[in-house]
Amino acid sequence: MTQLLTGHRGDAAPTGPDWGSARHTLDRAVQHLLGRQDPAGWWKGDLETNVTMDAEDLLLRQFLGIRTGGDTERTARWIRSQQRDDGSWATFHDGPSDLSTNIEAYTALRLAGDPPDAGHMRAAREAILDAGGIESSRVFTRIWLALFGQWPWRGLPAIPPELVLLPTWSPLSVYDFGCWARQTVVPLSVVRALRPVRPLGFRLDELRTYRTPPPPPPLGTTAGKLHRLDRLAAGYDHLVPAPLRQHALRRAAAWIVARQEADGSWGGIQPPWVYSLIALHLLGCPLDHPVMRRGLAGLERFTVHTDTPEGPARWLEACQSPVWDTALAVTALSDAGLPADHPALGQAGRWLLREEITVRGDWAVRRPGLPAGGWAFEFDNVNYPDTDDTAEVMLALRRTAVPASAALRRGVRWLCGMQSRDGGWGAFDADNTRRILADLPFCDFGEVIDPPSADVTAHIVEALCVEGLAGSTPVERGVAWLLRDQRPDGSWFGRWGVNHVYGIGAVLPALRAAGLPPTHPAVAAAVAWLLCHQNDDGGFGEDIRSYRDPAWIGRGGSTASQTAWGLLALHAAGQSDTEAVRRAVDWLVTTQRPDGGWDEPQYTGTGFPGDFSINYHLYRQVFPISALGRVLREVGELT
Ligand code: R04
Repeated sequence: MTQLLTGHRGDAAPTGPDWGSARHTLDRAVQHLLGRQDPAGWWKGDLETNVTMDAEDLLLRQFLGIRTGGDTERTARWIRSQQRDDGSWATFHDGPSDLSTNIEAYTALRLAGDPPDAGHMRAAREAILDAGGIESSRVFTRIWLALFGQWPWRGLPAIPPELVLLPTWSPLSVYDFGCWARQTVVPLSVVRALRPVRPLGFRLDELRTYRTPPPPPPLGTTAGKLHRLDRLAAGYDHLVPAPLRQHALRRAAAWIVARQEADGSWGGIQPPWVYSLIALHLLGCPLDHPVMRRGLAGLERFTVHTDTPEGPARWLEACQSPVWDTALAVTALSDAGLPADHPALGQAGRWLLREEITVRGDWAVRRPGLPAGGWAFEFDNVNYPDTDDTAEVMLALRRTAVPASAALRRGVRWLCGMQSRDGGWGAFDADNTRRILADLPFCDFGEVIDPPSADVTAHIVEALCVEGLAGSTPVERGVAWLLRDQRPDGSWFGRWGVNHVYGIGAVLPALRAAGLPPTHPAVAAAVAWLLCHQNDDGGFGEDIRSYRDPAWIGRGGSTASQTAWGLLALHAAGQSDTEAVRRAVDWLVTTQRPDGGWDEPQYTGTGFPGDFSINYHLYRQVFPISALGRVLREVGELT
């Protein structure tokens, strides 16, 4: 391997042995991935987030009165296993202490009976008080505490349930929220209106600082005006005529029930799921009601059982990614040279075809004339297909021998219909761009809208080009959007992956598919950015802190998925036969494990930039395979 690093410099063709070890690495990686396919045809890596999922799972069970000793102890073991030496929890590997996560984890451990004066609890409490205590935590955390009488309901922002009655064209319509926030806001508006309090069995006064809260934002700002509006809404809560409130609550209940998925989830993601269960229960659904039963049973399938040194433990996936993982795996194996009629690709292709969505969902509110089509992220999510999965599945289906032309035609039609006014694409909705929502006092965590992003737009441009639409108006407008969105430093922001390395890794393949030459100034600028952010060890890495602190942009320890994204971009820019590519390939070769996989404790997936990060456990496998496959083919080492 030292030969790879030292044996060859410059732009001439490399010698055989260099690429030989890369081929060997690729072969082992392919075998590893093939061994992880489910007999039904799909792939699914664990989707790892943070312990708020697990803490809230215990709080949900406590609220509903269904918490068992076994679940409690297993969840507590998991939460304890994730605590760091300083007593805190983070929301990603090696991340900073997160106040709200600390409070929720501490509360869950107290539910499990951990005494407040135990060493690990004292340490957690210190971390919490140092960061400002409950008073400084996010709205969601204080809602959980209010459910158990540990925070006053009047100390939380208003969310009138009458929102669900507003027409779709009015400002603050629930359809102005991104679908994940919409599905969270509707049930929470019910909970907020009913202000339930259930017993917890202890008090959390030790987490209070009793400091006066920071002053509201100045009236001159939008956020300041919305803060005043929020206080007015608190008064409105007492004035609203009872029949109107009753009508709103009934409409909210029907809205929620209509959106439960076949697997019992809401949107396939944890927050809407647990808040919908709580809201429906408050509105009179008993635990044995089919909706509640399906909802609670579904959570079991999102539960991962594992062993810790202290004994068996359980943790929850915030969401599941089988469609996404399967599409990426198919493309990767095809990049690695597997023939289109390989049985693994056939199995996967047929499974993907069965996952096509044939009914209209919330997206149809903004695109009333558009027929159904496309794919979602999860096993059983028909209400929220997304454009990103649709593009990746279409790219994958083209790599298989499975006849798919009708589904692909519907996919093209749906993607073209979902293009936003400005020429880009959001993930779940078109024209979901009302930025004022982020200034609502309620919205202090995560993204609440779904505007077009570069990574999603790039995937769709690439898919449409493969479907023969290069040069069409939707593609031309998409390419123009991408070129406008390029940052002055040559990179693109990564909305759903960390971060600019993900952005460039998505955009350069799209620009190549659209026919832009490697000499195009946008491509050259992106290549220059990559070359100057390549690590000394040859890999690429970008820390999650880059979302909040520009000093981290393009900087971080090398990871397999990010090194692969850098390689996919350099390959697309015609740089395969360069020293930079050989060094990055060498990083993948030397860091591969004997079993053909890679370690990747770092989170390289993004739920909400800066607020919610995801470790997709299959990213470390599929992206290196694609990258090695494409580069080796380009230099003539793969036939
Ligand atoms: C990788 C990109 C593919 N594509 C589809 C995205 C799918 C995953 O989207 C989400 C995942 C999420 N998790 N948790 C939340 C969430 C939202 C997503 C979440 C939702 C609400 C709150 C907190 C977290 F959109 Br409140 C795992 C783009």
